[in-house]
Amino acid sequence: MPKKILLIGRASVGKTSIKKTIFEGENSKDLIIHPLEPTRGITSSIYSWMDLELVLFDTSGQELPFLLEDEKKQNKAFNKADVIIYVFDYPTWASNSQEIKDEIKEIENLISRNYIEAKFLLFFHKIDLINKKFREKLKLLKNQIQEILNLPEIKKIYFTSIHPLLIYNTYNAFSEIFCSFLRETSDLKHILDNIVKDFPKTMGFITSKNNSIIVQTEINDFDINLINQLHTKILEISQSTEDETLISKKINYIDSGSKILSVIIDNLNHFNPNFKNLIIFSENFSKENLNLIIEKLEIEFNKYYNKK
Ligand SMILES: Nc1nc2c(ncn2[C@@H]2O[C@H](COP(=O)(O)OP(=O)(O)OP(=O)(O)O)[C@@H](O)[C@H]2O)c(=O)[nH]1
Ligand SMILES: [Mg+2]
Repeated sequence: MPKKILLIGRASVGKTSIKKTIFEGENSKDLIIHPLEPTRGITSSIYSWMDLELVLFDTSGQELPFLLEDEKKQNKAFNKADVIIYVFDYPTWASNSQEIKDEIKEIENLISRNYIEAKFLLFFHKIDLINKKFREKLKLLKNQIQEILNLPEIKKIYFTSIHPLLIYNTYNAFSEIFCSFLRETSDLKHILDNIVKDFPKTMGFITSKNNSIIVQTEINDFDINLINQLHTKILEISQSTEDETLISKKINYIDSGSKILSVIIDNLNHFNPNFKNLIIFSENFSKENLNLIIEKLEIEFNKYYNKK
């Protein structure tokens, strides 16, 4: 059964642009320069993500009030949805947070009355438009949004953008969402989280053969402001060939702009051809620690794949 994903939100917040860049590989720069026509009605398209089949419903922002009122339309969009993503953008939030808050509440109520099976998530989109200094303090922004929204249950908020330097956030949001549906990636995330959590200020990533992040460990005590820079580094690492970049299983040091980080990479495609690299970043420079993580992970991955 394909997983049903629903994108809802006001007009022009960026729903169709997200769909086109992430699932259809359209050039995001072009989409920012040449905007799309507003969506009418509800359109559904089928995509695949790793081994997962998805049907993505993109809705019209202008028609959102009717969608929330008209039972037939509502059913078409919401019924049997596995994931409902409400997209709101930075400019609207900055000028109109109360309306957004009311809208989210209304949708939240609707879901908890009729579509309780669905996961309800929020995308705070167009983060490229946030002043860079403020963007580096996303944690503060997240707390502020959650405080204002004051939802009965804290909802997961992802910060997204189709800007080329920040699009990794959007890929990553979907990876995290779909990871829970894919047995294998969710098992690998579990293994990775379990091992990395014992090492302070360290994060692990697994990339796919298409160079997107498919697993990211919990952030814990890692400097959250570095995440965007890490995503850019990961893109560089996974797009380059081994001899021009980091040598597998050797500790390398990279300048993330504000900090020097140590990094170690390993190849994972012998386990599954859909995977590419395992990448571990650390704010510490302990060689032993990084080697130990790689050793421990190899043991666990071997165990996992031998059992399968
Ligand atoms: N700066 C910036 N602009 C974006 C981003 N994503 C989309 N946009 C712009 O936002 C505008 C609206 O994008 P759409 O994808 O058509 O928005 P939509 O939510 O599908 O709108 P409707 O179909 O009317 O509901 C376009 O001008 C896009 O170029 C982003 O990450 N950053
Ligand atoms: Mg649209």
